[in-house]
Amino acid sequence: MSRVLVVTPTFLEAENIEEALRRLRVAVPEADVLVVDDNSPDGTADLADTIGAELGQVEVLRRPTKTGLGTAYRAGFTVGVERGYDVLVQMDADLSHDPAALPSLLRAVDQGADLVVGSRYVPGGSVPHWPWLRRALSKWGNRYAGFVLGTGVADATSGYRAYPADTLKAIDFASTRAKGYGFQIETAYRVWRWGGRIVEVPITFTDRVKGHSKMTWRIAAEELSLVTWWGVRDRVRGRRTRRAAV
Ligand SMILES: Nc1nc2c(ncn2[C@@H]2O[C@H](COP(=O)(O)OP(=O)(O)OP(=O)(O)O)[C@@H](O)[C@H]2O)c(=O)[nH]1
Ligand SMILES: [Mg+2]
Repeated sequence: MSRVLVVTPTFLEAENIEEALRRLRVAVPEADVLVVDDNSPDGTADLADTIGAELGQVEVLRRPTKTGLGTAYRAGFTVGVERGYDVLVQMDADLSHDPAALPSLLRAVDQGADLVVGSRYVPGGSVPHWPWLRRALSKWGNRYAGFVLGTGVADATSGYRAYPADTLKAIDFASTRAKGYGFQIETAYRVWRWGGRIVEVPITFTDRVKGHSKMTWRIAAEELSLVTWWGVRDRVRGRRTRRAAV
């Protein structure tokens, strides 16, 4: 039986964290949870602790300041790998990622995937209710990343994922550098170059109902500039190639 750790980054998610943790426990009772909170002023971390004490298997990693999604995942994965978990999951706390879908991601890991992406842009996946601008940015951002990097992943920016710990070690996740959402693309690109098997499982991404988005133009710009930089760098070095599949 694999030991699973779900890493959930939070900033200002007091309105969502309780339901997220409860639904997660119902969906995957055996999984442990690590909430990585960046000192949310609305008390998200304390709430997570209170509900966690009731549910069990929930821990809160408290960081002093908001330093971005990428750094929160690096911190969470470091803890998970050190503690010897077999599988590490990323899941947003705002209920956009339905905890009930997690078993389908974990099944794909059991079947041998090196990275499982909960995908909006494969048949069966969807993003209902998104305004057209957000939808267009996400879709074309993904197409751009796919074109520049050549990974063939339809939803490389999705933050709903499952990794075998061995994959994270193989790609040296701790040396990734994206602070924000670019982290998703950076890790997917590394897995692809390493020769890992990336499997996309369809998900329905529900737009957040409570709280506010932390997505900003600056974060999107970081993502685009990093993708362009990796693509250009690796083309120049002739390294935009994949190792032979394992
Ligand atoms: N620890 C930490 N968590 C963050 C940070 N930025 C965002 N998050 C969390 O990461 C998850 C995704 O962030 P969101 O703001 O929902 O970003 P999004 O999903 O692109 O945007 P919307 O769903 O449209 O609001 C949520 O659980 C956030 O609370 C951060 O700097 N630090
Ligand atoms: Mg969200």
